[in-house]
Amino acid sequence: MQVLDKHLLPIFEKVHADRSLDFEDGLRLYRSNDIIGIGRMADFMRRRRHGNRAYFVYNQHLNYTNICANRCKFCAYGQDQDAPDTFTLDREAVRAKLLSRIDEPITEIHVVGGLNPELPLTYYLDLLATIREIRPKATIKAFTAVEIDHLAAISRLGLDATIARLKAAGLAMLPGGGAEVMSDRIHDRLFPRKIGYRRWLEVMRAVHRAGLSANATMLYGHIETDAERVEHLLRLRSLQSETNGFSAFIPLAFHAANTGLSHLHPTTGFDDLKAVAIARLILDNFAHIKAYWVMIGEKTAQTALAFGADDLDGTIIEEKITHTAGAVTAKGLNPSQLRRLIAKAGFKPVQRDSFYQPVATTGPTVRAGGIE
Ligand code: V47
Ligand code: SF4
Repeated sequence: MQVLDKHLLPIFEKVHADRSLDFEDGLRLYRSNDIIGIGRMADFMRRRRHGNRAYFVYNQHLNYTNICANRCKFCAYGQDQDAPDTFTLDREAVRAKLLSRIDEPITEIHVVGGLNPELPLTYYLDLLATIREIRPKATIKAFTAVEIDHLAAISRLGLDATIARLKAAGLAMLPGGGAEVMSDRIHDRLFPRKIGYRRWLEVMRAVHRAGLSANATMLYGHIETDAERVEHLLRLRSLQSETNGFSAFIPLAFHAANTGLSHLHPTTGFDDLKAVAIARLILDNFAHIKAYWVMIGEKTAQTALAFGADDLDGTIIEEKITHTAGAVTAKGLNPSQLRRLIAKAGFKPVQRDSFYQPVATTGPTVRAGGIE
């Protein structure tokens, strides 16, 4: 293995010796343009854990409401209560969305929404019960730490009891959103109404204590500095060393259309590959790094498999958050498209469940567009 940027040599030695990187190493990586050197180191770490395997999941996204009291400046999805295009799915609408795909071998339902002040805790428990009724075998990955905090507040049950109620109703794991970038400066400027990072970490600690796993994300490509990115990753690594409750890390590339930051440029190929590779290098106690094709596009996500990512996320089927903010990627991919992207990058495609166990796939897979 070689690096071209001599400033990366000490990092190269640490990676080989399986030693954790520190803040200065993280800054050096972000400031280097030796994308191949960074990628080779991340690929080395990725292969040490996962060999030639690259994962994907057959999942369906379900967004239950777009009304959101937080109105983060970077978000095009959340709307005021009296805005014209709001929606909140009732039980029948949830049933209809799930039943429309009932012939597909979906193993995970990914559920997130805004903070709609009208909805009581019972709405969320009913939502989980409806999903469980229609998809009894699927894993329900639902509600970011922001929604969990909101539910603990409106139910006045406190975090542990709220999580216990949700778990009893079928919640099995949490998606990673909500921390954005763990910096008070960015919080005050972009998402002042939403919980800050200390509370986000506290919620995650409680979630892990309850025996639920969770993902973690970082929203990059807006006003954050390299130092703030590295601090974010180090804060995640530190909680993980306490709880070991995180499953995957997903860098989320900011999309500006229809947001309060619409003047910003989109992320570049270097930004996207560095986000994946540097996460792989710093988060040495995270098992998985996802290249989320919805945000960075299928081609960059595929390339990211050689830059430290081991997972392309999934079929998704109907993505709303990034598409409302201008994403031009497909709203879903089918398993054969995901398999092809992985195989063409020289990796072995593994369809996984939510806990990274391989899913046996026998017989033809039926999907809306036909049989594959
Ligand atoms: O926290 C909002 C992000 C997140 C924009 O755990 C935006 O597997 C880009 O949590 N441009 C929610 N991103 C999504 C999320 C997620 C997504 C995929 C996989 C997983 C997982 C979790 O969406 C929010 C926020 O960071 N977001 N607006 C935007 N304009
Ligand atoms: Fe609401 Fe989440 Fe959008 Fe913020 S990012 S406005 S919390 S839906």
